[in-house]
Amino acid sequence: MTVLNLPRGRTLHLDSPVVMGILNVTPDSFSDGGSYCQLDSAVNQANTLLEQGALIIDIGGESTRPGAPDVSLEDELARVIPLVKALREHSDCVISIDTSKSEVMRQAIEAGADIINDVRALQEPGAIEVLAQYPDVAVCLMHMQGQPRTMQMAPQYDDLFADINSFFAARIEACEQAGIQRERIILDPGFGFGKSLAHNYQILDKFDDFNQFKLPVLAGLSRKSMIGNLLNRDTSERLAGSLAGALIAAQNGAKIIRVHDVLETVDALTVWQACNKGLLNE
Ligand code: 7PM
Repeated sequence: MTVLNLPRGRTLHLDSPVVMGILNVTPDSFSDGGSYCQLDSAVNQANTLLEQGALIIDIGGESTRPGAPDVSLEDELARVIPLVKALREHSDCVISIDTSKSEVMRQAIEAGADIINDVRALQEPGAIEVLAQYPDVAVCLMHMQGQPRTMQMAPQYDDLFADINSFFAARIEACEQAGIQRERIILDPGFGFGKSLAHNYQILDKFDDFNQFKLPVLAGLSRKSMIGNLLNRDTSERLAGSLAGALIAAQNGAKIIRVHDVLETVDALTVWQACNKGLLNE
């Protein structure tokens, strides 16, 4: 029975996989700090994802994309914080913030965020201390080899799974030392973050290996190059591949599936689960 406790007494049940919907806030749409109209359309987009069955909305800038330029603190705050406030005013949904900056974490949590989703696993200055101050906020610790700008240049591992799992063990230990209990932690092997195509499919095939920590594990492969490069498809043509990947991740023990296409993923998972439930209950 896996339950994540969240701020304001809410809980997220993770016995079966749930969908996290991606809500990107692009530089152009929020460069002025977010006009009412831009905020309104972002809140509408979040509401659509929720209606389609997402249980978590993941709000993020674009700073983590491979090769992307770093985003300034001011820009990231201006993009993210007004949206968290606006969404929280309208909804009691689970809000996740995709950031590595401690000040964005702090302000987002104060504005009503429930989960900090950090591709740098709380290794930036001050991040672990911020999370330690908020006892009910969950945190997703993602594995990345190298830095976003260069991580896809011939990534190499002696032992892919030993490397990722020892990273998880070290970050869980660092969190516990700082006063963040392990019950608050979500793990994520980080598809596409310093991984070759072969590495990504090894991770998908053996995803269950990360369940040794008895913590929820997140899978984020929606529309990624592991789909596009395998199939030779542009980002707009990666839905079928992404759905196949989502189902394999679910079958192999992923508990949170981070996707762009919420409705389709929920349908695919519902079919998988009908089958799965039958096996467990007959
Ligand atoms: C290019 C590559 C564009 C990657 C966008 C991305 C993850 C994440 C991202 C993930 C967690 C995207 C990614 N990916 N957070 N943030 N896990 N926890 O698909 O796999 O949006 S950025």
